[in-house]
Amino acid sequence: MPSGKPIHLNCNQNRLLKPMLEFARKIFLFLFLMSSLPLLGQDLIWPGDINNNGVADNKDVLYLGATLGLFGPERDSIYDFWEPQNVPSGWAPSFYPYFDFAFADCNGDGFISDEDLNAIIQNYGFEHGIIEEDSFDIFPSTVSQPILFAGEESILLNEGSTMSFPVTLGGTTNVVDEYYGIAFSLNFPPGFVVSAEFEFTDTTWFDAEGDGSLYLSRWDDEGNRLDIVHSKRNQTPALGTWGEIGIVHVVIEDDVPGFAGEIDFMTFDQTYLVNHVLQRQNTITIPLKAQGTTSLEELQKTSLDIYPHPVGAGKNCYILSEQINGQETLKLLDISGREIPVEASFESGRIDLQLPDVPPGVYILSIQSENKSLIHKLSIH
Ligand SMILES: [Ca+2]
Ligand SMILES: [Ca+2]
Repeated sequence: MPSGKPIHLNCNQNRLLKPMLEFARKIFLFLFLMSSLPLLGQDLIWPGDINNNGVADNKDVLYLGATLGLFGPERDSIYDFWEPQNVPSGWAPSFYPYFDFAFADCNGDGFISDEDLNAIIQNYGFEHGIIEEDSFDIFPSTVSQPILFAGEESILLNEGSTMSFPVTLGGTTNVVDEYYGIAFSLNFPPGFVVSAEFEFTDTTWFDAEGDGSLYLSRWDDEGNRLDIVHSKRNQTPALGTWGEIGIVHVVIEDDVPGFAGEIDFMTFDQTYLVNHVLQRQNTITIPLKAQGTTSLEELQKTSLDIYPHPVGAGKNCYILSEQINGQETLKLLDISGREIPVEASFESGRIDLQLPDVPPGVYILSIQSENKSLIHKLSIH
């Protein structure tokens, strides 16, 4: 039957084809496994992720600063795009806890230099595998704990404006025992900030040799976060020191969602203060709080009355409100949020004020109790 022939032939073809396909499959599997061996058997260098924790970011700059100027074997390919590279053998010694100095040679040219910072910048935030915590060796116990501080503890937000805050590390009684570099992030609440940038202080205490430093700051719009890092470059720490690191410039949204009382406006996060061998020193951080952002017009609607108003500088005035029970505390703030000393006496429904002799202008009265906050504009002439 003519129609049976092709079926018979097909069966023969299958008998031949099956072992051939199986053989080809095994060859393919063998070749695939061979090509994957480096992935399975050893770490690979992702250019920019120097500490190999799964992400390229500001902490990696600390590792670069600690090894700048060192030489070692070149990689097979000199390349700094976000693709895994084999680790060349022969680099020594290694970072804590253990990974090769070859990771700091991000572009693989055999020299750890400023060019390797470009790999961190161009691959910033890129991830591979599972992200692990940045781990540093611990600095031997110290007497002082340096403070990271934004100059003021509390501010009033000026909507639609740029506000600037100097960031200092340490103080006369909180010196940094061994300073080599610092990485930290500034977190802002969602909806408050358009963007932020960091201006590092010129000719700083942390670059006394004047041979330049590694600097990087990076605004993450989605995360409302500013990453910052500075590192010295000469493998020599500054001893017993402190000072200003730089100024953070923050562009405030035109229309910030209203809130009463205080909110953590800027918090320090992921702070890594290290010496020249990447030992980490504990740091105290102080968040910058913001007072309620209710507009000055809305402040007038608060249910309290001031007599007389406006009031003369250095004069007396009193506040009447049914919401006052005499258990409150009162603050007088200038328009930039700075607290002005004022004498106040409280009784139920009334607060008497003896105003200081201050320049004429608009001031803010902030009256706080355990469960409520009254904020009101005070015009002084
Ligand atoms: Ca990293
Ligand atoms: Ca290099």
